[in-house]
Amino acid sequence: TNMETDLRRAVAARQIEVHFQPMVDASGKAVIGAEALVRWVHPTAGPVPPAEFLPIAEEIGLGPDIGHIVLDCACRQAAAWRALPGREHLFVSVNVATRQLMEDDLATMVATALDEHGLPPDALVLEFGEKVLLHDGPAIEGTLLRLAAQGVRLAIDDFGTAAASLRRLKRFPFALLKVDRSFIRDILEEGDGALLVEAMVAMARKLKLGVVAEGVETEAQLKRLSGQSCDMFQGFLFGPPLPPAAFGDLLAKPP
Ligand code: G
Ligand code: G
Ligand code: MN
Ligand code: NA
Repeated sequence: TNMETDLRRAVAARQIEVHFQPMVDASGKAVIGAEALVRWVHPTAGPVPPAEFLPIAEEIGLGPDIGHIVLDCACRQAAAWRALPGREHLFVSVNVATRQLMEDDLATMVATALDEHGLPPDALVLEFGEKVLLHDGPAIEGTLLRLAAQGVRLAIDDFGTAAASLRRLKRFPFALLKVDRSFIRDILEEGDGALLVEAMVAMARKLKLGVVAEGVETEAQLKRLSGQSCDMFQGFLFGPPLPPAAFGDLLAKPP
């Protein structure tokens, strides 16, 4: 199809971009990291959502190329931003498709990217969809262990949506749990709206996982969450995904 041809061309010409959404600390005030989100602007059709073009990219074998472009761009930006005053601990959080984890030598690719950009491993978080916990087998577990041993933090993304194995959540070396935004959306509902978030935070604490609440859109939601001992927040309340230059401007402003 045309979409496939256009996507191949865009990847070859490195016309795939990455935007960055702020991740803030428990006070809700300090930006401490950024989630890297891939963007493709089609020359005539305009922006194409990742949910549309990523499955096509995987199908036609462009998954590894796009994965590499995003990781490289995220690491380059992290290195640049960490050079700003007071930003030496900033991290970038990169989404990884489960297929990348199974088929690529992800641990080597990550070590190379960190090395090329002179970054310590704590500058990088890797996000895996909850479905990664549905896969068993030594290959996946081995790669996750290698990444964790390198000092890269691993996060479970969109937690609570895919009914994945809690046993593997405990066994695999994850550091962070990102509570899916659907649960944050419900948090102000009368009665038990906050129940599942409370339960997930309690479980994460027991498993010694840091908690990120995603999709925080209003002050009221943040207020309701403030009693929940989340470690980080993310959502439109703190900022949308921004092009690198705009995210840099945000960092240049005093916190
Ligand atoms: O940015 P947006 O809300 O349109 O993202 C839609 C989905 O695409 C999200 O689930 C997000 O995790 C995923 N996504 C965004 N960027 C990347 C990427 O670089 N790699 C992978 N594998 N998924 C991504
Ligand atoms: O699946 P994942 O969490 O990686 O998806 C990230 C995407 O979620 C971002 O690309 C962004 O478009 C979207 N997003 C980020 N913050 C919010 C928010 O506060 N509300 C909603 N509805 N979407 C958000
Ligand atoms: Mn994510
Ligand atoms: Na998410």
